[in-house]
Amino acid sequence: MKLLGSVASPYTRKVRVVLAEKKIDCEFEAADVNPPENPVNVLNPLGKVPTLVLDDGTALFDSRVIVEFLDSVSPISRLIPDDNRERVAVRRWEALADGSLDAGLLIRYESLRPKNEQSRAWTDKQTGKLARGLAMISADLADRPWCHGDRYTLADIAVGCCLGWVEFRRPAGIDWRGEYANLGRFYDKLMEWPAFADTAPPKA
Ligand code: GSF
Repeated sequence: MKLLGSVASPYTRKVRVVLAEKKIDCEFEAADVNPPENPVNVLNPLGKVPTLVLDDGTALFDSRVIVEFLDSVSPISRLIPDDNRERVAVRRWEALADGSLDAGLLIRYESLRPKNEQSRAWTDKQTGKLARGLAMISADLADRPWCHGDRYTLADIAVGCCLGWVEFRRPAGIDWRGEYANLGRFYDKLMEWPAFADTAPPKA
């Protein structure tokens, strides 16, 4: 298997953390998806990372499909519960974390456009989504050690990757550490684990 990704990509990080937790060996290839014509396009028409290429050549995307696949190929360290309600609760956390990230990325992409083409209204709309997403993550986590139930799951991985990226890129100057002390404690604890420490985004 080969994972096409980027070390700054939070969705790629989610897959890399899952690979590490599941002890699955996988080659990593850095792919630059910035140019409209990029090497990922032939595998994934959306031209996005992460994209996982299986041994038979099948390309899987997006990160939610990839992590579901990885969790079921090995019984080691199950990250997505079998029970319907529990699984949906974990995937809801993932949707919240990924959706907050989606808004963060849109803020960042907008900020990289020429100043006179940037829309304040668009950026404000996405900033609202990200701010509300982080507020919900903080409120729902409260002072519990894990996002869902009494064990580490994909929910914690998704939230950790979201927090790590927002701290790295600071879209719209958002400072979740300053605003939500519980998120700081949560993220710092995750970063003690090799799977998280080894996949941390580069220094900004
Ligand atoms: C999002 C992937 C994505 O936007 C997933 O895999 O979960 N829902 C998808 N990836 C970005 C890179 S990133 O993580 O910052 C990407 O590939 N952007 C290129 C583009 O053309 O949007």
